[in-house]
Amino acid sequence: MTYETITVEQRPEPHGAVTLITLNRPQALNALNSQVLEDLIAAFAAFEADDGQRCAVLTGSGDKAFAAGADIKEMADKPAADFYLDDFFARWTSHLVKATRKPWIAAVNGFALGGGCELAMMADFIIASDKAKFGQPEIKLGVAPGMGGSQRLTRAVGKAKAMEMCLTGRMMDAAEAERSGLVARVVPHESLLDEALKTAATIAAMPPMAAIANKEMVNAAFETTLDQGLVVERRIFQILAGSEDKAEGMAAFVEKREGRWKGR
Ligand code: CO8
Repeated sequence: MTYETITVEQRPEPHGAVTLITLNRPQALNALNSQVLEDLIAAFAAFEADDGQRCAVLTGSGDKAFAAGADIKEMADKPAADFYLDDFFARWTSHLVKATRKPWIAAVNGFALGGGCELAMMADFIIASDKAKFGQPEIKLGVAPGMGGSQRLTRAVGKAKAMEMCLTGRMMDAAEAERSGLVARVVPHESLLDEALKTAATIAAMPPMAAIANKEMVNAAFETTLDQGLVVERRIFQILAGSEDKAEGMAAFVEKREGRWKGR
């Protein structure tokens, strides 16, 4: 499959079972237009459907930006009724978050602003270059986050910082983003992709059903009460306890060898 605005690469060994998706509009700092959305939906659906692919990495091309936001030029003249009637921005979450059960990582290589920050926060976690900058500057355009920024940023960094960032549009650098819990890890700019792919390969080598299950459990913490989340955790644990990979994982431990996963 060929794409207009992204590139997709399935990584060979030793990065086995990892799909690398790269936003590829460097001339517009990888701004997210409607074609990017269509391309990402197709790429994530292909990743999800391919049993040979177990973890994905999303990054931006060029040295400057992961994505500098939704494409302002494309949206500037769009009538409000179209935003409402199309439930504009809803498909980002429904396809990249809800329909993608396999884990994926955002490797943020520069500016992640507005929709770019929101896209990074849709990932299961973010690994950031030491040059990364995060922000929700929509207020400066007379609007506000529309792809989850007010909700996911607040859950990640808490009300004080999220409110300050949304109200002032100020950017957070990588060190502050790590301190605040927005990113899992900051790495030197030059080694970002290597580190992200290495981490993805580690995840891809895990028992695949357990990887999906771990992701589902952690995500439940954001959507339920503690009691309900604990029930979700126990039920998923109980399902895993009957899996072939659980029997294999425990046998491999006892026999001091690597597990050979069936994904069931
Ligand atoms: N959309 C479209 N094009 C963009 C965007 C964007 N979000 N960001 C950058 N570009 C383009 C620039 O227009 C420029 O193109 P050209 O060369 O043709 O003029 C090119 O990318 C390079 O950008 P700059 O020359 O500005 O690069 P600088 O290094 O000087 O600055 C910045 C980098 C600071 C990142 C700067 O580009 C910037 O501030 N960008 C906009 C950031 C922003 O506000 N993002 C939030 C967007 S809003 C959003 O995501 C949701 C709401 C959508 C609007 C809805 C309207 C109703």
